Amino acid sequence: MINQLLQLESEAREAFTRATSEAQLEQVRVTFLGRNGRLRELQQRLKEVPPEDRPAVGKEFNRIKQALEKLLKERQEALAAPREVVRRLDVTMPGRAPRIGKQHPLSSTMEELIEIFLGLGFTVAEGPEVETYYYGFEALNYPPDHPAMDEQMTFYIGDDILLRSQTSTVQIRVMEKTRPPVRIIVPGRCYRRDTVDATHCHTFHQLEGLLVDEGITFADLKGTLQCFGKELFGEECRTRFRPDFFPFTEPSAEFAFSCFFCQGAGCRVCSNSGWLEIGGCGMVDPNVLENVGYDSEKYTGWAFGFGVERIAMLRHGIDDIRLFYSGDMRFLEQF
Ligand code: 2NL
Repeated sequence: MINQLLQLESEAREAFTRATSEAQLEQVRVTFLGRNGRLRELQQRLKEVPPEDRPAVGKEFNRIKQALEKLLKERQEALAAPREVVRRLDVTMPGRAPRIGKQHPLSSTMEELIEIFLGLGFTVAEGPEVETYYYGFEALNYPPDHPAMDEQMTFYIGDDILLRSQTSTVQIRVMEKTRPPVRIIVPGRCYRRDTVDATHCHTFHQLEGLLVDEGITFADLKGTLQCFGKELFGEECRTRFRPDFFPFTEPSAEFAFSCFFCQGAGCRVCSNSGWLEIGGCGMVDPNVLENVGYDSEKYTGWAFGFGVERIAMLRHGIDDIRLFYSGDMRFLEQF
């Protein structure tokens, strides 16, 4: 009998506590404490208890009945209480820090690069990412059978419309509209139909520079890129030029900076070569100048270009280009 009483008590307590409305609570009350409820049922069976046990069982019965009535009352009050919305302002509490976004490492690198060239007297030019075949290739002196123009390497929107694979398209547009001197940089997004891996992405960023005026020589180009290297990697930075080929420059060169990590001694950053290959450059091909209506006998100029992702990867020790476009907060929050 005692066991049945205790079992009933625990069931009733749980049911009272679980009830979430006054109506539910009333149902539970009827089930356990009602006139024909389960407690009443046990009370009627107290007669069956042997007389010598009756005082103890009776005492337990009374205790449980009182406890359940008390709990019922508490629950009735709790559920009846109007839900008041209390707004308290504790001015001594520390404020809740707002979530502040961060600049993407590619954007901060881009800004830093632009800042350097602004300091050298260049102005920033921008233009469309969707281009015509003419601006993308023809004006840049690409021969008609050049592999870069192939559908395998360039995204075509239509027969004559494509996604730019370098920002030189913008330089052509600027030169068409203005007379020398021209001194611009063109930062921006470019597209190539490359197979994506740790160092290649179909979407990437370039920064190109262009200077055209009377009497401009390769020496000006060397001095300018030298200065850029020192601003970017420090005063000890040396610059190396090696012959290369581009359809739009003649002569052409690739340029490299001495490794900022080992100062040229050789380390894992520069694959033990001491040099970091950065980009390409050269004297603007006379054909390109003539294409935009410049007299190539009177004017000369140079141009350079490099990938922004590569600079950001070197600066931050990032080993996979895909991280820039992953949107992974664990990566982005580190900068
Ligand atoms: C590279 C090489 C280069 C240029 C870009 C250029 C633009 C005009 C005329 C002539 Cl309008 N040249 N740009 C010149 C040499 C190299 O980029 O490796 N880029 C990632």
